[in-house]
Amino acid sequence: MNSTICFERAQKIIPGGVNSPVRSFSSVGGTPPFIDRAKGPYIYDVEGNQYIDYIGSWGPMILGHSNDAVVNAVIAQAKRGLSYGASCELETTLAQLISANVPSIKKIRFVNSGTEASMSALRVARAFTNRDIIVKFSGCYHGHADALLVEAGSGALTCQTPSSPGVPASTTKHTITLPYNDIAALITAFESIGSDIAAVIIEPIAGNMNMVKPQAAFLTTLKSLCDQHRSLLIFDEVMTGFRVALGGAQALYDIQPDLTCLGKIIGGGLPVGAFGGREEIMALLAPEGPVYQAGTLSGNPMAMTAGIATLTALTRPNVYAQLTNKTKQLMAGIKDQARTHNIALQTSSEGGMFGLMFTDRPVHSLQDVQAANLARFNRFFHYMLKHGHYFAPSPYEAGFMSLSHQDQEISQTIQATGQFFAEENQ
Ligand code: KE4
Repeated sequence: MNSTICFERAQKIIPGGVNSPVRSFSSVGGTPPFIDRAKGPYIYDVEGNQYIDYIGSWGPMILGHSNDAVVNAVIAQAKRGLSYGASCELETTLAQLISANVPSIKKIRFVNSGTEASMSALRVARAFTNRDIIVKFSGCYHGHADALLVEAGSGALTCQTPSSPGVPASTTKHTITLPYNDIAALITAFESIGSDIAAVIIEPIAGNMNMVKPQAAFLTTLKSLCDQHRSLLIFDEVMTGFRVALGGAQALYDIQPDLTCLGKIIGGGLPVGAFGGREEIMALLAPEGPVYQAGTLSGNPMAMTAGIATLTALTRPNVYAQLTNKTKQLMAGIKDQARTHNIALQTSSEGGMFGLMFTDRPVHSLQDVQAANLARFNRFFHYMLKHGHYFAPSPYEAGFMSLSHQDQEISQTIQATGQFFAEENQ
């Protein structure tokens, strides 16, 4: 058996052969390896090839794959039942664990994906403010709910066009898209329509246009504009939550959003999403309030168990210092190699998240990422994959470190990037 055969078979029954587009390698070309198993920092494809994994299932595998504590907890829970469709104490335990580390979350509702979390947070924000307009930022991704599949039209404050067929213009006409890190555009938007803005949703550190950090005053200006116009600030921390710090990006920047979206790590690899925040906003949700939101498997005991085991491990002392050091070690090593071989490279990192962009110019927006050397990224991706280092198959994605990556894996990857850079100069 090999990945080519697996991919051909998958394509006969699953659109594009994948259940999520980025996995198809459509952005970089080639055949995606079909994974057979994973342990610690390694994944293994169906042909037995080993890769050092810097995707980690797009964030959840922060402890490393098949972490013994998580797996043992999940096995034990499986024997007590996979899903009850009724309340269980595990939901409260995970909710308390999250709230204890993300204090802006006074009440929380579990769902099954980041998409559901963002979609539901927007609904309750619109209900709370009795307004329709949502503001998002170019290059930020919040899942595939209709209202969020939008791209800025010619007039940033007027014609918003759906970014996908099948999304009626009527569902995106209330969504405004602004450039990330553009304070002037933010102020202009609020000056002209601030009293109609229900909420602004943002990735406080963007991880869906590679990795782009907020520039000084961008988030604080956003927060004060929202407060001034009584619009809600929603931090989409599906990726950054428990990834960049124990309390997420909001802890790093000391900004309290009104609502936060979570996912990925809080499920420890099982399907989970969540949204939460100020009590008076969350009180609008059924059955307490009139805003309907529901889910068959929301809060299911298996996902709660995996989440509890994962967050319990993350709340141990020095975990984020260790994770940050591993990421910094990788970034510093790759930058040294780029300098040695005179390769233009920008890196970004925070906690266990990082970005690599082949450009000598600073990167603060989607446009800056688009102007980087994307052809070199494709060559980098395939060279590293061929040599056993598994990076995200798109220049618009971030990378993820785990606590299971040791010096050995990190230095092997640094060395491989040096060989790639040397080949680039031949
Ligand atoms: P999901 O619906 O995929 O669980 O979460 C959507 C989502 C929401 N918010 C942020 C900040 C996210 O990064 C995501 C999903 N992230 C992508 C990675 N760029 C998941 C990978 C994929 O789409 O297969």
